[in-house]
Amino acid sequence: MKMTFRWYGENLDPIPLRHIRQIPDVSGIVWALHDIPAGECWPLERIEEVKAQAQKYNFNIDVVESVNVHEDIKLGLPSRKIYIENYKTTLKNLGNAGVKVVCYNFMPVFDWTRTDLYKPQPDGSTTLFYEKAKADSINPVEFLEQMSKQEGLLTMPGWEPERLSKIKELFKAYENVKEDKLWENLKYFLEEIIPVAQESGIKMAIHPDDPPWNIFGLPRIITSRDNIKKFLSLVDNPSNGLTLCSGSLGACTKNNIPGIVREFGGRIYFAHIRNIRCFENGDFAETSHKTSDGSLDIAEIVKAYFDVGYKYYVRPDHGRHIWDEKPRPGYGLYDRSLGIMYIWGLWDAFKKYTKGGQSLWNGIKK
Ligand code: CS2
Ligand code: MN
Repeated sequence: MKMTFRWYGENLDPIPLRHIRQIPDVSGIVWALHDIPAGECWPLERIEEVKAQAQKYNFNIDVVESVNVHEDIKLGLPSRKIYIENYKTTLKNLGNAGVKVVCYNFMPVFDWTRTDLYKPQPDGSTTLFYEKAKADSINPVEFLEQMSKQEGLLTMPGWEPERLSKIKELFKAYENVKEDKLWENLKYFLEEIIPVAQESGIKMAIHPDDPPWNIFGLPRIITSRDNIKKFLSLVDNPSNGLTLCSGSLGACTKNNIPGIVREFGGRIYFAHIRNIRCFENGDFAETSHKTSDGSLDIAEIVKAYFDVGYKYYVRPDHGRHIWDEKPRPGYGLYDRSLGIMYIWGLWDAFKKYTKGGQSLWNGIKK
């Protein structure tokens, strides 16, 4: 597996590349041109600029997160044609610059959703939190108003102010687009872009919906093992693959993440590893990566990647805000670095104590 770290870019991320360089064994940054609105082309010169910045610190730019999909494509409007053409041009440019994996999502209107960005935890840290009753009862316009008051929201990916200012129109447009139609629009998009991705040497990796259930009456479809299976068969091509995000899918406790890794390992090109604590009322809080801190068995998840011989990219996904750091919500240096060391610790142990597919754990004296 190849370890990566998400970095928002020179003027957008308070964390400098020279600090990321000091985290053990990180080979690439996960990046995007965050200032370019969804639907527009990414010029080659801008891509090369990031590549040069990364190379200065010996990082590759193999993984992009995300090239966002224009809402008209998700809605299946006639104007999608132009946005799909632009998407193809972006993929060709990325392929020319050597990019290998492109992460994206197909969630209507909202990207990842939380009700609290800085929920205090018993250990004194703060973390991203989802309160189900609040999300279920509030209307989306009100929700946005409340969220905008929380520092940092509008710098989050997928919550671009220009897009969200049209929220009422967007909701109206989705009145006619429910699950079936969204699947159809996704298939149309994939049939167009997957051949271009393949020719450009790129694996497309869809990110699951976060949280993996419908919110505000909007449909969400990348939510479970069965839907992932259906997704992969829409266009059965190796360039049509997955970002497997343990924390997103894991918010639904019925999802068995190690099982999903074992079943679809060959089509996972990007692994987001993080832990969450799920409460019985449907709330969840993001925790440290350690298995005992959350509801997900991170050790078992890493073991599943190890067992399938996972060779692609991994990142620690989010972290708590610790040690007085004031990072972008979920994207501090400290807790994500701890996460990386936990993942590497597990991986190295599996490597050292497994031979020829046989676990040697039993032979180790306690
Ligand atoms: C990410 C998502 O920050 C995050 O939580 O996991 O915003 C992710 O980048 C997109 O959904 C992928 O397109
Ligand atoms: Mn993720």
